[in-house]
Amino acid sequence: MQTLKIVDYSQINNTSLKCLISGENFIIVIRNFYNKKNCQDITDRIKKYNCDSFQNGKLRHIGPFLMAHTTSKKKYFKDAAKSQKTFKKIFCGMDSPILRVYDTVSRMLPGYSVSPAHEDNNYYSQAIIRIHEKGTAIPLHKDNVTYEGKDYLLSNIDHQLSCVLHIQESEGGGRLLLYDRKWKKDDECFRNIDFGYSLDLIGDSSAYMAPSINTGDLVIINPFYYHLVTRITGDTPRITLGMFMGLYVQDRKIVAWA
Ligand SMILES: O=C(O)CCC(=O)C(=O)O
Repeated sequence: MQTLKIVDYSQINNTSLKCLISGENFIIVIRNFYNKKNCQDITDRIKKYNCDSFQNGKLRHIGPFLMAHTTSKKKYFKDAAKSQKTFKKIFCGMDSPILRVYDTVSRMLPGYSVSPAHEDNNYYSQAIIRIHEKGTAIPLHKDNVTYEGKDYLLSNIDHQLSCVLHIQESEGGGRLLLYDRKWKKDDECFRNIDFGYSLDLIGDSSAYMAPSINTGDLVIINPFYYHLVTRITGDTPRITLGMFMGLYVQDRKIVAWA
C-alpha cells in the first residue's frame, strides 16, 4: 500500500483525491498551499478573538464543529452564522483559505463542484480554527457524519474527506498518526465517555506517522479511518483551519462544512 502522497500546490491539477476515497492512500500533503505571511497574519488576528473550547476546555477553537452539536442543531446553525462574520474579519483583505480549499478539491476531483453545505436557509459552519496549546492532543477517533450526524441533512453523503490547513506549527509533538483501520459500528464499544476511542481497538493495525508539516501546507485524509494527533510539547500553539468535504457521487457534487 502506498500510504502517502506529497505534492506541491503547483501540481494539484495532476493529482486526484480518488486514492483517498478508495483507501489506497492515507494522506495527501499539498506543500506551499497557502502563503506563509497570510498564516502569520491570521495567527496575529485570532489572538483578538474569544475562543470557545471543547474536550473539557483543553482545545480552543473558533467556529462551531458539527460533531460537538449532534444533538443541538439549532445552536450549531446559530453559532455557524455568527462564525461566518468572524471568519470574514480574520481573512479580510486576504485570499480566502476556505475558497482556496474548495477550488483545490474541485480541481483534484474534476467534474465535481464544491459549495458550502446548507439546509434551506441554514448554512453549516464553514470551517474550524483549532488552537492546540502545549500538553493537548487529539485522541484516537474517526469522523463520519453519516453515523454521527443523523439529524443533519448531509448525513446522506457517499464519502467524506477532511482538509486541514496548517497555520502555525508547534516546536514539538502535534503529529498526525493514521491507522489502517476503517471505523465499523461494532467499534462503538471502545468509545471513550467524552471523545474518541480506546487505543485497544487498534490491535495490530498498522500505523502511519504523517511527515512533518510546514506552515501553509494542506493535509487531506479520509477521516473514516482512525487517526489521532500526538501531544503538543512546544510552547508555540499548533494552529489549524479544518473543514470536511462530503461527496455525492451520482450528482457529482461536494458540500463543505465543519
Ligand atoms: O489536526 C489534524 O491534523 C487532524 C484533525 C482531525 O482530526 C481531522 O482532520 O479529522
